[in-house]
Amino acid sequence: MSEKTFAKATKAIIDGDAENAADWAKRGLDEGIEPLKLLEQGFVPGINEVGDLFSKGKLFIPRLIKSAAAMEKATAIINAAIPQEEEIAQGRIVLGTVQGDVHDIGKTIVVALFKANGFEVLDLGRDVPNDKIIEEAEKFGADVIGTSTLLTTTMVLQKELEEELKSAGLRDKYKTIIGGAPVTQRWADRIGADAYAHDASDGVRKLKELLINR
Ligand code: B12
Repeated sequence: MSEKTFAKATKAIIDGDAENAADWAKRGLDEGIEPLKLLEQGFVPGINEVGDLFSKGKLFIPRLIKSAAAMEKATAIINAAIPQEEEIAQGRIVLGTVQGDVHDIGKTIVVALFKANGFEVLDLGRDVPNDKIIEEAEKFGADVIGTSTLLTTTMVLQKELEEELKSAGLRDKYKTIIGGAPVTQRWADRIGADAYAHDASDGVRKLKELLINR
């Protein structure tokens, strides 16, 4: 049953059909599929396939945009259905996609899962300059700063954030966590970020560890 739903969800994203994607998101939830599983096994393989076709020159920007819109629609429906933890806040995190990068589908999933796990989250959106991230972290009283990037050209902004925190004398005040498709543990080690997560669930695990070791 769910295999068919996953296949339909994947196809809706590849086709760039937002209406169908929304429909299969709702149907999947109605079938009782766990929200994150529905995203990861149904919709994410679709957008990954689109990315592959795009990099091979078999699919072009207008289709990429349509598929992204379909993905955004399905993600919004599914994120809203993630069960919320009763527990009171375990910590505060400020999160954003770095400047020059407008990819935010994955970051939005991470935000939804962090909130669902009882963290207080300030989502700064996408294309956010580092000075704004730091300013908002200060105002929000954040414990952790999280950044996302999907472009290899903007990964350097994560490194610059570490440097900017240091030069402002704020590096010890915050833990940092980084993510995004091209980001790795190796990159985190190299730039001195406190944690790296490969997906949203891993992000929750790493965030809990960071807060325990504060
Ligand atoms: C959708 C998409 C778009 C959409 C984005 C819409 C949106 N609102 O996000 C649009 C159409 C706007 C777009 C534009 C572009 N894109 Co694009 N895009 C993609 C695509 C196909 C999917 C990204 C995605 O949503 N993945 C699904 C989510 C769920 O996965 P994720 O983002 O990796 O997030 C997960 C984890 O990484 C992690 N995570 C992510 N962030 C964080 C943060 C923290 C703190 C933590 C803990 C975890 C975490 O958790 C998430 C959930 O599990 C990728 C290909 C790919 N497979 O990555 C290309 C891709 C990223 N794009 C690419 C390119 C080139 C572009 C453009 C430059 C194209 C152009 N010529 O205009 C522009 C860039 C515009 C800009 N300045 O940012 C390239 C990048 C190549 C590179 N080496 O840098 C890719 C890899 C495609 C390719 N194969 O060539 N794109």
